[in-house]
Amino acid sequence: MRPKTPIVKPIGPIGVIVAASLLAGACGGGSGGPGAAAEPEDGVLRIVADDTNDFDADTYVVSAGEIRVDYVHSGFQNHTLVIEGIEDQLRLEVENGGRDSGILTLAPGRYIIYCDVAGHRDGGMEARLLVE
Ligand SMILES: [Cu+2]
Repeated sequence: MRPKTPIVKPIGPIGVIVAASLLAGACGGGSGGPGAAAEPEDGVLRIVADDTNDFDADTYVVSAGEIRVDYVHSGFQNHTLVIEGIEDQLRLEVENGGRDSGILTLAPGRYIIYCDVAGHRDGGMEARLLVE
């Protein structure tokens, strides 16, 4: 009988995991299987971050006007969420599975959201936001 040894997950250097994002872009639009995409609540933008330095989508769509942004974390690393060009209007921050939210008003257009923790945007923590 061997004593059970605890499983220790080594925390590797950031950047090894980038290739995974290439595999994720399979949704071509149309049809939409059951449960494939939850219909977003109007005026709410929900974004999930994880420890592969990625968001849960490459493109988010929301209606123009007042928007509540819910930023949810499914990992442990510290992440932030800002919108390029209007970083002073909204800055959300999560870690350890937490969540943060904020409200701002957006005009129609194309925006870029990203995490401003050093190195994370370069690692892929960037996505498009279409406001229509
Ligand atoms: Cu980050």
